[in-house]
Amino acid sequence: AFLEKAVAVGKDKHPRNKNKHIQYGTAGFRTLAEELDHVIYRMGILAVIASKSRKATIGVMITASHNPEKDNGVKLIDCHGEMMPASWEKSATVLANVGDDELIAAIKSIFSAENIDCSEQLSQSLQDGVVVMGGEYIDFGLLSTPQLHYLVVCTNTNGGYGQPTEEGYYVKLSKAFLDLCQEQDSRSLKHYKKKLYVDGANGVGAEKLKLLLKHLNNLLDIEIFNDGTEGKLNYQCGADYVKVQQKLPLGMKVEGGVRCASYDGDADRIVYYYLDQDGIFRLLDGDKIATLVAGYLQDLVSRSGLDLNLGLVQTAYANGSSTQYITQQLKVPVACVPTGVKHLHHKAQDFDIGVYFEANGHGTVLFSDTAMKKVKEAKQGSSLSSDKRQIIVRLSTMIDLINQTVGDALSDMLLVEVILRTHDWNPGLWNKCYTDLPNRQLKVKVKDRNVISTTDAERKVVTPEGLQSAIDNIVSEYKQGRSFVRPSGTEDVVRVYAEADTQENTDKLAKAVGLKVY
Ligand code: 16G
Ligand code: ZN
Repeated sequence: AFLEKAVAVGKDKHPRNKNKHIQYGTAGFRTLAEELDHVIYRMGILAVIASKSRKATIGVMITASHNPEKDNGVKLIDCHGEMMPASWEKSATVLANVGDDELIAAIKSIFSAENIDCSEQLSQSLQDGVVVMGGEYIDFGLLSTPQLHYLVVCTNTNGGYGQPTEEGYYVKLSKAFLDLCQEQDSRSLKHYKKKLYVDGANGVGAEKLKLLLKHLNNLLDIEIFNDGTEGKLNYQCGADYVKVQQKLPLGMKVEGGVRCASYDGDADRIVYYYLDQDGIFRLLDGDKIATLVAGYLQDLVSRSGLDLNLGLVQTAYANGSSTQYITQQLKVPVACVPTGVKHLHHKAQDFDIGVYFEANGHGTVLFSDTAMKKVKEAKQGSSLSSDKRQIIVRLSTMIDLINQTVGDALSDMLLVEVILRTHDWNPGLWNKCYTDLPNRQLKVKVKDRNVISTTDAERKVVTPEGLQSAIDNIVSEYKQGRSFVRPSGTEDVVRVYAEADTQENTDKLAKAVGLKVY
């Protein structure tokens, strides 16, 4: 609403009617006073943006300084009384020179260049849309995506899933976590340490983690990096960066052997990692989390004596070793579906207990109504041995710990921590379950990514004709080679995935396949 008004008032009262380029120079804009009207109007706009972004007062000076009287000028003074940094000078120049109709786009680009949160205005637009239709809404302010999923289901089940408040979310998760930890408090732990480093991707997760931590009775000793006070959202940090680049996020200083985790911006993904004793970066991605969780639940179910089937859902991005480990070692059935949470979630509903994870760290566990009912009934049963009872109670508390609505970095983190603690594992022991095949992801810019269509859960290309057999030929030259290509659903690129016996071969394979796409 503000933005439209800014354009309207500008056009009406302070139009830019000369096409002359003007630049924010050494000390602001300087030119003939008669050419400055629209510039100064726009500096009013910029001043508000700057002040809001700094959460402080800034200054605007109108002066001809030492220049002749017919001249004038305008400059901004930053919050500590100094000149504005160069990036703002650039923004000022852009803003001063765009046409009246391009003002909105220019303002938006400043928001993004200066990493300013424009969600407040977008939130207002959303509310306008709701009110226009006669709708009602609750404004929860800033939340993680999974928190909103939780609140929606709580609201529609009249609290059956938990209290429909942000606090209710922390209470539900933390209570389950504390119960699960308490159960084994008396054991001495040799390998599991409560120290954990978390990279918040400069998104909403760090803030929410701080709130959650207040409920965890110091059972986790968490240090938070990239909490959004300084860095840019997802810039050289966050789950996607760590997963794809296979290295530590910006600014994280870690000691060998300490568990680390990265969330993504809206905290619906999480990946773990650590430096081993040789200082080598080791990734524990969505596949490693999936196998940890599925293996653990599988064991609980079998010891509980309940007749429940458990399955794991993956995508083509799942590391070949993980699929092999889960089917052959754990004997858990695996389904493969196309990329995207909706496909995984849907497929997971085929099982009594459906674990789904994308390699990128998005995933959760679904318990069918039958499963929930069986666990509940068993818990109420009177003829249980105390061993069995303990296992059933565990299973039941696990259900509370897991956010079944959607992948949730906070809930998944607590889940992983509980399991590692139960096994008394450090990250090295976790990582030893299976060894990832070296893998590489590339993106290729093409004219029209949609000429590529796929089948078999994106593992085979249908069109353009001949591409799949070309890929097959290349792959056949590599030991343990596997590769697929698919058009991205979120970016204008084609993605290439490859794995093989060594990193060098994998990189070669990815490149060769990429060239076929190009
Ligand atoms: C979206 C999906 C994620 C998927 C990614 C693939 C949801 C909530 N998120 O982020 O699951 O992995 O897209 O992106 O469905 P791509 O199509 O660009 O590879
Ligand atoms: Zn996300």
